[in-house]
Amino acid sequence: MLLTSILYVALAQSLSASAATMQVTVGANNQFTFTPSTITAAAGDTVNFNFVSANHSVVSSDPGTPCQPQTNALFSDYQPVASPSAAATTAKGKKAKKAKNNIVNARQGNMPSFAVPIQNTNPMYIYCSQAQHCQQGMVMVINPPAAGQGTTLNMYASTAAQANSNTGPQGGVNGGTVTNSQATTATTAKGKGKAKAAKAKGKAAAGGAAAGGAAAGGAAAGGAAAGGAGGLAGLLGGKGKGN
Ligand SMILES: *[C@@H]1O[C@H](CO)[C@@H](O)[C@H](O)[C@H]1NC(C)=O
Ligand SMILES: [Cu+2]
Repeated sequence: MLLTSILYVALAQSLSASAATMQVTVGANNQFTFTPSTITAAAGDTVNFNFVSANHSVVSSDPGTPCQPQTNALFSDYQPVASPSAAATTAKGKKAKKAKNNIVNARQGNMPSFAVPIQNTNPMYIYCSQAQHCQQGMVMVINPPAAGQGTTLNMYASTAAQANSNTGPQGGVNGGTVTNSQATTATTAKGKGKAKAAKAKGKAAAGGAAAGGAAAGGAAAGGAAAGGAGGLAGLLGGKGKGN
């Protein structure tokens, strides 16, 4: 019993001591690259893909078909990184505040990241599914085989360069966890926009003095709304009480 728990603790410690987290930079220096382009990882390790520019993705393919997702492919979804110029020219009001927060977050290092738990030491062939990035060399291999033992990074990259098309998976994130996504922030801004519209409609429907409370109801519901669905609830609330 005692021996069992000692062994258990020893095993747990050796596991946690050996598990490593590797960092891969996605789009360093505004280039279409993964840095480094090969990585050796053990089962239990985590590979963090850190997005630092543009709007890239991480997708896994079979070795012989780069630029096409494999079945149940790893997918980070597209991770846009806020650029000060774009945010400054397009954003207004609350959106501008959000955009500025994004820039601050980016400067503080809170960039989008995709953490992928490594299950085994089989080679994983990775590409970016944005535009022609895959063909342009935005590929990497986790646990590449030795020369003569399988598809190396160079072989994968030269097949990729010949690919007719570059396709991402359908559906969202798969096989890992995204943090600090800046794409989600844009969705929230849209939702708040809808909530604002709902508030205005609630007021319009209200009309007379007796309906003043109705407008307040719509506004309260709209204000509480965090997303698009909440905005709709605000719209319904405003209309219902106004009638
Ligand atoms: C990022 O790229 C995807 C795929 O091309 C696109 O749907 C999305 O709108 C882009 N996001 C931004 C913020 O440019
Ligand atoms: Cu890319």
